[in-house]
Amino acid sequence: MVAQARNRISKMDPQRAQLDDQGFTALPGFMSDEMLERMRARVDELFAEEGEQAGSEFRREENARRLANLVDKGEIFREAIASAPILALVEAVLGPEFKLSSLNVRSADPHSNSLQPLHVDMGLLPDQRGYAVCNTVWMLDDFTEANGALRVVPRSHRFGHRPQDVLSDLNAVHPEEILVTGRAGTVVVMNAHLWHGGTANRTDRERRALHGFFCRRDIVQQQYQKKLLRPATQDALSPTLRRLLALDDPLNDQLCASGSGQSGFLK
Ligand SMILES: O=C(O)CCC(=O)C(=O)O
Repeated sequence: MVAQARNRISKMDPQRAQLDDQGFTALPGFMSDEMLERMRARVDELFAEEGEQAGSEFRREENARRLANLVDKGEIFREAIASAPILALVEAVLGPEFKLSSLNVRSADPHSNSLQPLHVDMGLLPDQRGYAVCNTVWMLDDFTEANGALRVVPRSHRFGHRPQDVLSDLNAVHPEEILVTGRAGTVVVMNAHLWHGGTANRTDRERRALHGFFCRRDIVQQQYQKKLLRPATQDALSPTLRRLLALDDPLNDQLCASGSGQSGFLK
């Protein structure tokens, strides 16, 4: 009994407790300088290489550039999704049976109305099995009050309804919303049933973030990894990553069969 209680308490570290209670937690300095630099360099390279096609695997959004299908596009991204402390927090939300849903970069354009409506990811509410979606936001630039930081409504993952079901203006400032600011290298883990969205970037620099989005194994992937990843990439993956990406998972094939394998923001 004592051992069990001790185990429960050690599992409820401050980050897990905040994630559970508020619906999100931030890990400042999670990325090493080296990791941050490698990720930024690869992101810049991909934007340059892909030009107008950047993010075309995903649904387009005004006032923000995207990169999509990033598991296929660099070792640094595969390292990020395999990060054990982050996966432990994702597991705290979703339970042990989860998979990657999509891996994208979103870059809010300078001097733009990159404000997103308050939303929950994939429009999903928790169901009888519990929470279904969890997002991780890797800050590649500082998130400030001026440059389009993420806004969240703390505790809204427990409201039991979606913003579009109860709010008349999804773009308006919510009375309980807060901005999640932080230094580049911070990773935010967010229960993706939390009401959230990007805000307007009023600065002259872009604001970049990697989004590693996870879902329970019985939920359709936002991007069907097995269809998008090149065979050579798939063949080189470790068994652990193959499982995380649901590459050998008949249920995932079935869930994704009806879709195009391409979806995006709010889908
Ligand atoms: O980039 C952000 O700050 C938030 C993005 C987001 O919530 C989304 O694209 O669904």
